[in-house]
Amino acid sequence: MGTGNKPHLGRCVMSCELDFYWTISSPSCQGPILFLQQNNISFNAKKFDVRTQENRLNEAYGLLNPNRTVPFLNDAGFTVIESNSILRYLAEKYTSDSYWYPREIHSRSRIDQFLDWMNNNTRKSFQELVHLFFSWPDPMKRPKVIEDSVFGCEADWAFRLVSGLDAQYKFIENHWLNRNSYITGHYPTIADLALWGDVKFLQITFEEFKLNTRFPQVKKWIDRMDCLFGHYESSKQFVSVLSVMAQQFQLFGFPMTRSFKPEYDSDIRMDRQRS
Ligand SMILES: N[C@@H](CCC(=O)N[C@@H](CS)C(=O)NCC(=O)O)C(=O)O
Repeated sequence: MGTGNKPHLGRCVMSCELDFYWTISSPSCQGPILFLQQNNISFNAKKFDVRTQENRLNEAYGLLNPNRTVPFLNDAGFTVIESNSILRYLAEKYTSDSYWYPREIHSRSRIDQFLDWMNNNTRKSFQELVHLFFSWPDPMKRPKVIEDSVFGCEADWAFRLVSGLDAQYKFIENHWLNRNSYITGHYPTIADLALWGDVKFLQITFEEFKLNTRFPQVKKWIDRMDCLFGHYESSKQFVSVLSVMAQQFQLFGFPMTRSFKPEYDSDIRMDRQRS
């Protein structure tokens, strides 16, 4: 396994020129932050609160990163956007030819296939779902918007997204994790780190993706990943922020943890027809 287990979140032993911009609640930030910590790479942690749009409002950040999202890496003036590209860059620079991102062409191709597949599938569905449900700075103050989103025209969209994620989880279950303990084999790679945040986010916030019975291989995989990476302060904070968010939504009667099952969907349709 990795070179060390001690978390050193943003601690720079020597002068360090690696700036990592991130936010605690972001699943996309989890892969790079886990990689940095697991490999004892010194970096300056630059935290943004995306829920208050700090990343959008900070002019200096906009000049550095015109894309304005997190995660973002600035390596002594060389900048990298996109979490999967950040992972590839860090793995190549700091752990060259290790099991994280081996040079051997077939192993690397499997990892690349997964990273590209997840960007176009789970990450895409997941981000749309998050934008639909989580993009309000203070969800407690927005009952009308939430009400409209779930029972109004966006319910079909939400249902399609959840159904899509369901099919994508089946693919992970039956293809990627079919014979492997980790996404591409018997060791964790940057592919596993990339996926951890998204699966954890859904496990905490959506009943469908609690994984206990419906996706047993994904459940075993997330338990393995939690054992390896759950002890980092960043992982604990991530889980605790999400748990609070999920509770807020539950308190609120918002069906974050209720099933978007076909019968539920048809109830919505029937209600709509009646009204
Ligand atoms: N595909 C990008 C996604 C980046 C992204 O959308 N980040 C979100 C946080 S998960 C963000 O910065 N949201 C705030 C905003 O767009 O203002 C990646 O994997 O890095």
